[in-house]
Amino acid sequence: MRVPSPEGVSAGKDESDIYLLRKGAGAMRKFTAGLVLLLVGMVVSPAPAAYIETFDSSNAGWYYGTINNAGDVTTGVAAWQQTGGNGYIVQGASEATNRLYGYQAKNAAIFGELSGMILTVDLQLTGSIAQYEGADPMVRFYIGSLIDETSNYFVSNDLVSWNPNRFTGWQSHKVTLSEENFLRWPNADTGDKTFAQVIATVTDIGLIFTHSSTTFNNFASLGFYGDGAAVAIDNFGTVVPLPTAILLLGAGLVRLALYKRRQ
Ligand SMILES: [Ca+2]
Repeated sequence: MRVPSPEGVSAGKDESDIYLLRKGAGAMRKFTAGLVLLLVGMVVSPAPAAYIETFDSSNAGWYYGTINNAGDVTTGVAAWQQTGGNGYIVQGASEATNRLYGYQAKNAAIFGELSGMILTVDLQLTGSIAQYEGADPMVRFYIGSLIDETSNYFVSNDLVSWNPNRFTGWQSHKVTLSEENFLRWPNADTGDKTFAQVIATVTDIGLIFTHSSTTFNNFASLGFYGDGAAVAIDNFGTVVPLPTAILLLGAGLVRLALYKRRQ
């Protein structure tokens, strides 16, 4: 068997050449059909839907919260700003007695199925902030399930959370939504749902500002403040982990292989 050369195609057409050309054309049609099937398979596969809140035209209804030493939490609509056409939300954190406590999404459901996803946010601290008790301040992702007045909250642990004073300008932060990266919220927790149960029924999601401890045993451990300080966030949402993306592509390739085998 020989591979037809360009000359062979135009001139020396013996039977074997014609067979190879026909076979080649048939293989190309199968390949094209397979490719279409692969693309359809990738679209039809139940891919986890990622969603990023860009705040590009508004605050998207997000809230901020403040907290005092009595544990009173006050929420308000987050202030929206834009710089060079890029929108984000931002709040001042100047008051030591009424500290900035975090940001809360208006609609947790918009982030879709969360299991196995990566949470991401861009955060910019203006100035520097302190934590009321003098411990390291920590920005944490939180997820919560508040159903029938029973609350179950988890927050990202110290290993994957971060001290915003250690970063300058806009910085991207990511945490995989897996149990080893989270700890049960020690204060507000009244239920006994597991992490998996909470992640399947999230009604509340956002960022919470605390100190660096696994136990928030008093209200003074909660919230940030600093003279003239402000915390801005942008691009909060979910990212599909790379292995999942590869698995989805793999599922499409398996379909392609099965399709080819049936030919
Ligand atoms: Ca933005």
